[in-house]
Amino acid sequence: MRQEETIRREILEQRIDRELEALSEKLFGKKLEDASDEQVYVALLYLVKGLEEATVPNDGDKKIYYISAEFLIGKLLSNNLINLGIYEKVESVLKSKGKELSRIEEIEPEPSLGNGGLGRLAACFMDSIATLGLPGEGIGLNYHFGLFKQVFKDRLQTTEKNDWIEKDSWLNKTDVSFDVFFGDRKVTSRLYDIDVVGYNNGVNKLRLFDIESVDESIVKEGITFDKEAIEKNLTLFLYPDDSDEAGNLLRIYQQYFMVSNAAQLILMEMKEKQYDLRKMYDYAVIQINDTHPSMIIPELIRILVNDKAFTMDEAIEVVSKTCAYTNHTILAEALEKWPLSYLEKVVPQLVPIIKELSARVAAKYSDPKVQIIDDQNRVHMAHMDIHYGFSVNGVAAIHTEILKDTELHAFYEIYPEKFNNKTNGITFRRWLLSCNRELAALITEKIGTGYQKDAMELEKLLAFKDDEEFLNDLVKIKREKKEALVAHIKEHEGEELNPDSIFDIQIKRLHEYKRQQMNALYIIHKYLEIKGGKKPARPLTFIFGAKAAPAYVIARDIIHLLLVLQQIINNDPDVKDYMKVVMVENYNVSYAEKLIPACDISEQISLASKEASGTGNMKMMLNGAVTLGTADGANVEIHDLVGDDNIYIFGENSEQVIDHYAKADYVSRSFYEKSPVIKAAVDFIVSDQALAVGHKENLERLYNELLNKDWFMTLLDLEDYIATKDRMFADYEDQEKWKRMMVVNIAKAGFFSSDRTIAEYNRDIWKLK
Ligand code: OX2
Repeated sequence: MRQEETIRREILEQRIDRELEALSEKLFGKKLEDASDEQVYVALLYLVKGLEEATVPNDGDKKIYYISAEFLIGKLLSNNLINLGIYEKVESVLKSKGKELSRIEEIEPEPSLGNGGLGRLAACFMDSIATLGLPGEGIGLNYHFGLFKQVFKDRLQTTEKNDWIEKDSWLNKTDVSFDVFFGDRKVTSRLYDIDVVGYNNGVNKLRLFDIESVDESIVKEGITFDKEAIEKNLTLFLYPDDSDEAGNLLRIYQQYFMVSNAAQLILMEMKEKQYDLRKMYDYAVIQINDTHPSMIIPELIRILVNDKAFTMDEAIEVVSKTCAYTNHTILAEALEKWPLSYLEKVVPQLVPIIKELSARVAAKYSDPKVQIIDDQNRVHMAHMDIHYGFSVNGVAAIHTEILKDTELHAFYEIYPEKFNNKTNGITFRRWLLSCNRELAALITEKIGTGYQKDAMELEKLLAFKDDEEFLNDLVKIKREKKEALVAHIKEHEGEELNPDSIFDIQIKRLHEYKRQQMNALYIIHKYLEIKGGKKPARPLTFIFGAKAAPAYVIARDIIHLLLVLQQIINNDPDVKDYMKVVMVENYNVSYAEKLIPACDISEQISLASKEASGTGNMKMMLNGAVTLGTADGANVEIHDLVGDDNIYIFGENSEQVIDHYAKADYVSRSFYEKSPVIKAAVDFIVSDQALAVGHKENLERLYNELLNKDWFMTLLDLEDYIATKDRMFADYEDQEKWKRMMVVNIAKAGFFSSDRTIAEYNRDIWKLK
C-alpha cells in the first residue's frame, strides 16, 4: 500500500514536472529553471487552470446562487494547489529547479473585489460549497479597481485605485453577454468566470459580470472620476463614494446591473435544462447577501410577468419561494433605504413592481415599521427581502436574537418561521492549512488528517493539553510566525519589532463601533504609565490594520491618531524598548494571512450588540491566539466553547447597551470627568506632544467627538478594558497557563469551520441534494 502510494506520488510529480516544463517552453520559450519567478507564476496559473478544467463540476438538480456585491477571495494560487491536493508536489518540483513556491506566491496580485467580513465570508462560502460537493455559484461584479488601495501620506489615509487585473489572471472570459436596461439607457455586459476548486472535490464557478464599454482611463487622480458616465464607470470601483446624489445613483446602477445579469443568467440556465419556471424554487435558490442584491426580487417578478406570462400573484409566489436573505448588521446606516426618486431615475421599470409589493404590505399591515416604502418615500430594501423571501438569517446567535427581539421584532411577529440563525464560519483551508502550514503539520502529527475534512476533530488536541513537547512545539511555531511577520513589517512599514514581545492585534475595517479608538486610548494610557516609570513585564507590540471608507471622516481621524501614536511611541527613547505601535498600510487578505498566525491577543472589542458576528475572531483563535473581547457577535459563542478560563470578556453586555440607547442616558463627558485615567488618555489626543506630530484639525475633531458625542460609547468600557488587558498581559507571563489556553482555543475552533455553516444553510434553507 505504502509502496503504491509512493509510486503514485512519483508519477504525479513527473506529470506536473512535464506539464510545467511544456508550459514554460510554450509560453516563454525557455526551460523552467531559466524562467523568472514571474514566468513560473504564469506557468503555474495555466497548470492549475488546466487541472481545474479537467475536474468534474458539481452538479445536481437544484443549485444555489449566492449573489453578493463582494467576494474577497484573496490570492488563489496556493489555495488552489492545496485544494487540488498538489501543493507539496509542486513545491518539490519547483525546488528541484531552484525555485521557491512561497516566493512565487508573492507575485500574484490580490483581487480587489471586497471590503471586509461580508466579502470574505462570501469567499469562504464559495470554498465550502465546492468542498461539500454542492452545485452552486457566486454572482457578483468584476470591479477593475475594486476597493481603493490605502496609502499613508503625512500620517493620513489617502486613496488610490487598486489596479489588480493583469493580462494573465484567474479570470476566464466567457461568451456570455446580456443587455441591461436602465429605463431606455442600455449597456452590454460580459461574463468572466473564476473557477472555485473544492478541497478534494468538484469545481464551481464564481461569476463576475463586467461591462463591455468600461473605460479605466476616466480615473484621473486618486479615485476621482466622472460618476455620471455609467457606460464607462459601472464596474470600476466597489462602493464608490456616496456622499452626493451621483454617487448614490451609481451604486443603484451597479446593484441593478448585478441583479439584472444574475436574473438573466439564472433564467438562461433554467431554459437550457428545460426546467419548469413555475417550479423555479425546485431548481434554484437565491441567497441575497445583505441588501445590495435585493433588487433581484422585483427584477425576477418583472421578467416573469412581462415576458413569461405569469400573473402578478404567481410571479410573487414563485420568487418568494426562491429567495432568501442574510442580514449582516443592525447598524441603521448600513440598512439601505433608497429614495424612490432615485429608483425612478435609474430603474423606472422596477418602480411599478416595488410599488405593488409595497401596496400589498400596506394593505395587510398598518405598522409603519414594516412598510417597504415609508412616509418619506424611501424604499427599505431589507423590508422587501423579508416580506418577499422565505428565509431571514442572522450571522451569529446573539445577532439573530437581537434581530428577533429588537431590530426586526415587528417582522418576527409576522413571520416567526422565516427567522433562523447561521453562525458564520471560515475556511480552514486558507486560514490554517495555507496560512500556517507549520501549525497544520503539527496538528496532523498529533491527531492525523481527519480534522481537514471534519473540523470538529480538532477537539482531539485536548488530549495533548499537558504534553510538554507538543506545547513547546506550539510556542515554537508561534515564535517563528512572529519572526516572519517582523521581517515582513520591517520590509513594508519600515518598523523594527521585537518577536519576544506580546503581539496584540486588531485588524478589521475601521469603524467607530469596532472601537479602534478605545484601543488607541489604552495605548496612550500605557505610554503615559511607562513615561511615569511603570514598565511592563515584557515588551508590548500593538498592531493595527484597517481601511476607512473615504467619506467617513472620524474613521480617517482615528487612523491619523494611530499613526501619530506610532510616530511618537516608536521614536521615544524612554519607551520604544517597552512598547511599539504599527498601523500596517493597505491591510488586505494577504496581510491577514501573515498577521493572524503571529497573533497572541485577538482584539474583538466592538460595542456589545453592534458586531453582527466577526470572523477575524475565529481565524485568530484557530491560530492559537486568545481573545480579548466584549460579549458581542461570535465572541459569545467562542466564550461558550472555550469557557471562562480561556477568553477575556469585559465591558457592558448587549442588553445594557441597548438599554442605554433606549434611555439615551450615555454621556461620555461624565466618564471623562469622573476618571483621571480616562481624562489623561483623552487629553493626550490634543496635547502639545500629539499636535507636534499630527494635524490639529483631525485630532481636535476626534477629541470633540469623543467628549461630546461618542455614539459608540468608547468611554463606557474603557476602564474595564484597561484592567482586563493588563490582567491578560500579566497572565501571559504564566506561560504554562498561556500555552494551555492556546491549545483549548485551537481545539475548540472546529465549530467555526465554514463547512459547518454551509451544511446548516443547506439543511435549513437551500435543501440541495
Ligand atoms: C459584516 C459584519 O459587520 C460582521 O460582523 C460579519 O462578521 C460579516 O459581515 C460577515 O457576516 N457589511 N459587513 C458586514 O456587515 C455589513 C453590512
